[in-house]
Amino acid sequence: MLEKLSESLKSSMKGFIQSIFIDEKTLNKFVNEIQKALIQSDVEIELVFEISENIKKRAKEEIGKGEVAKEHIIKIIYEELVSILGEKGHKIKITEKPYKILLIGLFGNGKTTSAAKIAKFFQKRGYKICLLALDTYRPAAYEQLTQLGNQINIPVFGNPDEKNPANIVKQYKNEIEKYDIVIADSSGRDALKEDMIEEITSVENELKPQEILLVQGADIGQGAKEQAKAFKEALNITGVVLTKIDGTAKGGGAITACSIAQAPIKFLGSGEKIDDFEEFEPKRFVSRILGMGDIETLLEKAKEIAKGQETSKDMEKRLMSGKFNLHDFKIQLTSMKKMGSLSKLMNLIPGMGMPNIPKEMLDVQEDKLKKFKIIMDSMTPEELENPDIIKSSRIERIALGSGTESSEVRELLKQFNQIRKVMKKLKGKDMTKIAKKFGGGKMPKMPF
Ligand SMILES: Nc1nc2c(ncn2[C@@H]2O[C@H](COP(=O)(O)OP(=O)(O)O)[C@@H](O)[C@H]2O)c(=O)[nH]1
Ligand SMILES: [Mg+2]
Repeated sequence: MLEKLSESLKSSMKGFIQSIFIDEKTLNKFVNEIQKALIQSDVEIELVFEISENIKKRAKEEIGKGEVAKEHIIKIIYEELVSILGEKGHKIKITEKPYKILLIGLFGNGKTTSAAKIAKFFQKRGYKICLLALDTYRPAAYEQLTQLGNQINIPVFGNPDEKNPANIVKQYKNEIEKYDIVIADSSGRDALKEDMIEEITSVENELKPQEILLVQGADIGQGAKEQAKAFKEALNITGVVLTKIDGTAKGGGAITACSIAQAPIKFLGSGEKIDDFEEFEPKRFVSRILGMGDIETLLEKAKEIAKGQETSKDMEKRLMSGKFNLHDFKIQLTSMKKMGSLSKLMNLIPGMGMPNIPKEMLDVQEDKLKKFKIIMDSMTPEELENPDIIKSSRIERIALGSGTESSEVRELLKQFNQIRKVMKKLKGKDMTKIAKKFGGGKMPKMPF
């Protein structure tokens, strides 16, 4: 759906979420990318600036709030996009009978198709519907609507010999009174012309519809602003049917049209078939464009990584104070495991700098770490707290309990003791100097 816009917004959000620190620079870069995505999708420039200014203003206050800032800023973007599309959505309510809906718009935007789609939408909800064929401009229009009506068992009233659509309304005035909802198709033109406006105004006067819906293909480009303005000036548009959102349409023009016409989107058309249709819900629409499901997963991941960074900070403190037991070791391993593959993690966290370790080795390490964790699960709290008490009989018991070999338990203890030895040596030394030795500017992480 609106693939291009969606893809570029998603990719800039992904980049943003994966950035480690949120400062003014990252934020500006992110907002610029959003701007670019919107402009490239033909959202009108002024509207883009309005949106991005709002985002910037609100997002700036989030800087310095740490990891939660990302979540807040994504939410701000979501809210700003929802807000230009009409906060709550404006569903059609059938308040009186017959409730008359007139569809207008230029050629090929999907008026006739949408007439049938809307008819089926309300038919499913138990209303008695009829269609009114008022496109007297195109010879085959009456035939097209009749065929669609037949498909869904909805009567179509029209007159292929009549040239004046207002007369057709007159002709069926009494007939349509018998229905709950009347949906009127109308004729379009290649471009907005005076004669079409006159024609549609005379239909409006005769029909007195409760709703006038502008049917607009999502593929409309930069011309959207002028067109929407002209329609708005001539007619009291109550809403927009946004069609063709299934294609490769950029979609931005349609967003602009809604904003200019000050008319909310009421329905979405997503294909040529009658069932490719849904009522518009701004929140769901924006969630889909932004891929909020994926975004949430990404945010979760980012949060876990941040948590991992916190844990390792605590751990550093413990290490430096010379206290380090198997319990700490286990916490460390657990937090790593939660964050997914070790090698993936290495790529994400700066300062984890072990760039030259081949992937195969990391994988081996990862398997080993998994086993270590299983072994430690079979240890008593006392053993974790004070590993020195683990001698051969305990080793046998732990191996049996964890389904591992005693040699593996011994290897774990050996590795742990090595780490502890290094840590003891490091105790009280200038950590930044040591870090430099390791080749990075940061504290060395766990040396396995
Ligand atoms: N892909 C796609 N095609 C649509 C949609 N709505 C209408 N169409 C197609 O667009 C063309 C023009 O539709 P039509 O209803 O005749 O437009 P009208 O001239 O405004 O009455 C037809 O080929 C329709 O099948 C939509 O939501 N998605
Ligand atoms: Mg038509």
